[in-house]
Amino acid sequence: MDRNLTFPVVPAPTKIADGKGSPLILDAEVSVTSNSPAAQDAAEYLAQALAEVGIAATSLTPESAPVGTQIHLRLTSADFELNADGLPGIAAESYELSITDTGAQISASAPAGLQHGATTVAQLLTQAEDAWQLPATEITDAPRYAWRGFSLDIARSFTPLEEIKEIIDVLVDLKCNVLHLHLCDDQGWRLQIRSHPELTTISGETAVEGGRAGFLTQEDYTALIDYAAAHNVLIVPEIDVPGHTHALLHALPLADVGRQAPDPYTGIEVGFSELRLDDPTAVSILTDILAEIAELTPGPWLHVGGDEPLVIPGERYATSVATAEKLVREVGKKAIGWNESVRGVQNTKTVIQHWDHRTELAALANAARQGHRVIMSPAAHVYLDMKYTADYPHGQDWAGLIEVANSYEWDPATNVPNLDANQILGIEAAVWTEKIHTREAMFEMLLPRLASIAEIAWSPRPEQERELGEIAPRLAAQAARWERKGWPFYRSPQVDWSAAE
Ligand code: TNX
Repeated sequence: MDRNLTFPVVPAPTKIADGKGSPLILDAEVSVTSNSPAAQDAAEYLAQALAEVGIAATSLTPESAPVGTQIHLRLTSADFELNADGLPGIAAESYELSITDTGAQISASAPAGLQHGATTVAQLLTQAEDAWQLPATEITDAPRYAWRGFSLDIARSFTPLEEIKEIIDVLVDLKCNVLHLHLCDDQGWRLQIRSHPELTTISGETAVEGGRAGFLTQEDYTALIDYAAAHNVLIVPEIDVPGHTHALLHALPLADVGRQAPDPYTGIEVGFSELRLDDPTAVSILTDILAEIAELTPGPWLHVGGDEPLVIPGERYATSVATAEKLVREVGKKAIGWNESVRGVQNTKTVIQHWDHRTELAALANAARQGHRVIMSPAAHVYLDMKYTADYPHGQDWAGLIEVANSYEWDPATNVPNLDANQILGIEAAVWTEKIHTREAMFEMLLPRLASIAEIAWSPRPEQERELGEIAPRLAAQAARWERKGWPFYRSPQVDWSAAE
C-alpha cells in the first residue's frame, strides 16, 4: 500500500516521507506559535484542536515567548490574495508539515495552507500510554482541485445559523473550501431581502411537510460569511430561477402576469413553478434581490439555479437563463447555473454545475469545449440526500442508493463522456432537504460519505481506480474524533469501525 494511505488522514496527503525517529510526545504544555498575525486564525484553530483532546495548548501571538513544546506556523509569503474565483488557489492551499520528537512546523504561503496543515495535525494525534503523540514525519500536501464544495439546501427545510457553522467545521476538517447555500425553492425563502420583506415574513414561515421553517436575517448571513472566511471557506449564494420559485410567487403575487398568490407548497414534487422573466415586474424584483445579495456577499459568485424547468417552454426557458445570467453580471458577479442552463447561457465565464446523469451530457461536454468551466456534482455519487440502503430511514433514492463505496469509487475526470477534464473546476457534494429535517439526519448523511468525496477532490488521482478498501481504515480512524466532536455519523457495514477502537 502507498505510504500516503497509512496515516489516518482524510483526505490522504499527496506525499508522506518515511517517518523515521521517535514521535513527538505532547504530555506537557504546548505553544502554537507563528511568524505573522495573518496566521492567527489557523493557530487558534490548532490550539483548540489540541485542547479538545485535553492537551494543555495555547496559541500565542508572534511577539510572545513560547512555553513547552512548540508547534510553529510559518507563513512564507507576506502577500496573498484570493483569486478571481474567490479562492486561495492551489499553491496557497498547499502546505508542508514536519514533525520530529522535539517539535513540529507547518509552512505555507497563505493562511489557507496553514489551516489545512492544522487539520492534518489534528487527525494525526494518537493516544499512547496516557499521552497524546504525533508521528515523526515530513508531509508535502496540495489539493487536486481548487473548488471542493458542499451545497446545502436550506430552502425545503431550514438549517439554523449555528448548525450551518457546525457544517462549516466539518468542511474545514475535510479540507473543503466552498459552502453553496440553496436559499430558496418552492417550499420556502430563507434570506431576508430588505427591498421585499414579504419573501421572509411570508415564505420564511413555510417549509416542506415535516421540515423546519425559518430564515437567515442579513446579520445572520454576514455572520456566516465572516465565520466561513475565518476558516478559508467561500460562501456561494443561490437564487434558483426561473423554476423552483413557488415560495417567491406565494410571497409576492405577480398580478400583472395573471397570478394570484398561490397557497404555500409543502410537497416534494419538483419542476412545476415558473417566475416569468419575460415580465418586467418579475425582472425588476429579481434585480432587487440579486443586487442586495451581491452587496452582502464578498465572494464573486451568484448561483442562479436553472434546474428542472419541466413546465417552461424551451425558448422561454433559454431566454430566462440568459436574463438571469445578464442580471448577475450587472450586479458585478459571475454566474453559476445547473446543467440545464447550457440551453441558455451566453457568456463562457458562466460556470456549469453538472448534476444529472440522465440528460444534457453531450451539451455539457460541448459547453466545456466552448470554454465554460464545470463543477462536478454527479447525483449518483455525491447527492448525499440519497439513502445508504433501501431501508435507511432518511432521504430519497431517485439517483440510486449511495453506500460509502459509491461515494468513493468514481472519478470526476471520467464521469461525463467527452468532457475535457481541464475544464473541471472541482467537485461539490449536496444535501437536499425534502426528507432531511434534523441535525442528526444531516450529519449522518454527510459522514462518512463527505470524507470520501473530499478525498477525490483533494488527493491526487491514483493510477488504479479507487477502491473502498483504501479509505475504509482511515474513515474508521475518524470515528473517535467525530464522536468527540459530537458529529453523528452512519456506521456503514462497509467500514470495519472496530479496527480503530
Ligand atoms: C434534484 S439537483 C434537484 C433538487 C432536488 C433534488 C433531490 C437539482 C439541480 N435539482 O431540486 O431537491 O434533486 O435529490
